Amino acid sequence: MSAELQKLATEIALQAGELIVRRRREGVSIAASKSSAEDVVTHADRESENLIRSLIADARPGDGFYGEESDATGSTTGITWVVDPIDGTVNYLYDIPNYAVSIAVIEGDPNPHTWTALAATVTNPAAGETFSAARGMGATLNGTKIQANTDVVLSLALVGTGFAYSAERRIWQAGIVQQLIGSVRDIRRMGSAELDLCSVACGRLDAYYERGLNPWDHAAGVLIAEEAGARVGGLNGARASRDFTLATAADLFEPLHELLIEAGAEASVLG
Ligand code: LIP
Repeated sequence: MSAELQKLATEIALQAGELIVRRRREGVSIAASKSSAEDVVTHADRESENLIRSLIADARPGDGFYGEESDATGSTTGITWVVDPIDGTVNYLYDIPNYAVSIAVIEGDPNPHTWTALAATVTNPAAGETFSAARGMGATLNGTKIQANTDVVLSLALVGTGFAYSAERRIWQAGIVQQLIGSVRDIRRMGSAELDLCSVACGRLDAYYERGLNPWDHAAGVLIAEEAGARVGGLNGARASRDFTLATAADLFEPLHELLIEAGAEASVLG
């Protein structure tokens, strides 16, 4: 079943990828702003989600849908699709070729603390790259098996992270980076959580962390990173979620977790 869901998720993601690249060429227009003026949704985000939603409904009526740009639909099959129609929307708006269509298929409630991810695809159409995984079957990039890095020492770790759409939260997040940056190789801010997680999966990053992600920003990338041998979680033994998402080369998790705690990453100021 997971392999079939992976195949379907990939077919659908590639179709949505073609659509958003076409719209990119035609010119991108903002449809609205959401949680802040910086948090925009483009018409292409909505078109991509509508396309993905209708293709899933045709292929698997009864499955649930949980996407960034539309209301959720409950499941009668126990399966739900967690979708980000364009992850890295600001990159997309500025034509920075680092954005993705992200689709995860989970079993259970659409809650990162409890769900079981079965299959996932993240496609970056501008780069012609498609990351994919099925539970227990490993992860691939354009069909070739990928592995996360190993034997990474903290002081030489290349670490990715991201910043929120709220100025207050960005200032807090910058404070954490300030405390980390002298203890690791360097920091990368590439603008798409899903592609950052896939970068850990294929060894382009040794680690990635972010606080405040929505389920659709990490659902697919977490499975892909885990299936590539990375260690993924939240803080203090929790699962990856909005509270915190940390993905690393397996032996790097504990030392980076400790450094994040010392840097104040648990602070409840932001809720
Ligand atoms: C984005 C994430 C990114 C994060 C942004 C935003 P979006 O998702 O991919 O890592 O820093 O604040 O959440 O809004 O492009 O789907």
